[in-house]
Amino acid sequence: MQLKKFKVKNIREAMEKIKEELGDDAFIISDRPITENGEKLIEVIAAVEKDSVSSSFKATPSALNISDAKENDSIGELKKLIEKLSYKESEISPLKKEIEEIKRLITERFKSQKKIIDFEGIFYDIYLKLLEEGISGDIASKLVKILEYQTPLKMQNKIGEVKPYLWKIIYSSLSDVRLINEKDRIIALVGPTGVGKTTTVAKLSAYYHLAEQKKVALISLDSFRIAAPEQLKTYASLIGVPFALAYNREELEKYLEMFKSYEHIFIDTAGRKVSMESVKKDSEILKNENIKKILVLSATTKSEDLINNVKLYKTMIPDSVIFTKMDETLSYGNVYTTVIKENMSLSYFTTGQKVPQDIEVASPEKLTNLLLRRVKNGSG
Ligand SMILES: Nc1nc2c(ncn2[C@@H]2O[C@H](COP(=O)(O)OP(=O)(O)OP(=O)(O)O)[C@@H](O)[C@H]2O)c(=O)[nH]1
Ligand SMILES: [Mg+2]
Repeated sequence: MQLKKFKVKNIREAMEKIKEELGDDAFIISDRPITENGEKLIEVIAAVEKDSVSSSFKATPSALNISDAKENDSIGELKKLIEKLSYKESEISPLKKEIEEIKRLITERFKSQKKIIDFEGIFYDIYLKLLEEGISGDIASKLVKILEYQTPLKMQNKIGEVKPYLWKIIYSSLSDVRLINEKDRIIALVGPTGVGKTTTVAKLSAYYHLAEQKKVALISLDSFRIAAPEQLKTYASLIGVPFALAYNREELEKYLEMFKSYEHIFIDTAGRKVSMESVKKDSEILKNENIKKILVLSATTKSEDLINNVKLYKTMIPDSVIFTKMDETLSYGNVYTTVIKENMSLSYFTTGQKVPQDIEVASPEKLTNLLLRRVKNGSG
């Protein structure tokens, strides 16, 4: 690009000078008023593409050659690109399949969504609220169908009037809470890594030892990671109960024998990535019919993963589920969906990191209230 500055009296003069010196293709980039020797002028900066000044070169044979070479280069690049793209095409076919699969899923989802149009008025609003809470579509649909059937016609105008019927339906769908009782001497907490097993063992031990005045002992099976047993050992000394670390099944049996006069022995299991293999390992170590297993899951995990975890841990026949981190989520539909689909009994909810206080009985009332927080007049 070629630039040139002009000092002129007015724009017309500027246009004439620019045309004369830079040609028809020139254009003004900027103009500003200036004073020079007491005279008011305009400083204009004009520009023109260099090519347009030297456009005649293109007609010369040598210039043609250069241009041809460039074009050839470009064509070569293009060819390479086309090759690359056609190579990619073969890679794209699995992608295409995936896109087809996504399309199919969307269509299916759309079809199943069409079904929800079966619900009208407040039943439709309630259905949406249940979905919003994280309850799976099939369960929400069943609940609303039962609700439609059970709500007397004259009560079907206001959410406030329908809600008690829904409350009862959800409440009665939850089975009884299975708390640790006197007969449960040996209790092992099993579950995916990081859900809060160790913290919950500490909370339960503290409750039974300090509040219920029971003789409690703790065993950790978490010899997998170096610092892991220290966590429970520290809790044990704070609570004032004995602690042992077992490296294998034989050692576990040895400590169970050692603590045989204790009313409750809590076993903390290793934090390992959930897999068939890790569950199998835990099952083998805990292969003792006197050990009651409680599955620990986090309320912050999505339904699909919770259900997968339950399926894996079902091989250990857990007696109930503890849901941890209830304080870290704003929707509980995943908890409900898991419990209903996998037909599990609840035992405790944990509601924070503080030991021992952040634990409570997982009452069906509590869960029902949590699930129906959003269902209120004017919420649709
Ligand atoms: N907010 C909240 N945090 C919790 C709760 N329970 C446990 N935690 C936290 O979750 C983290 C993991 O807890 P741990 O008790 O170590 O979990 P774990 O299942 O023993 O973990 P691994 O042994 O590694 O499998 C810690 O930071 C706890 O303080 C709870 O109910 N609410
Ligand atoms: Mg742990």
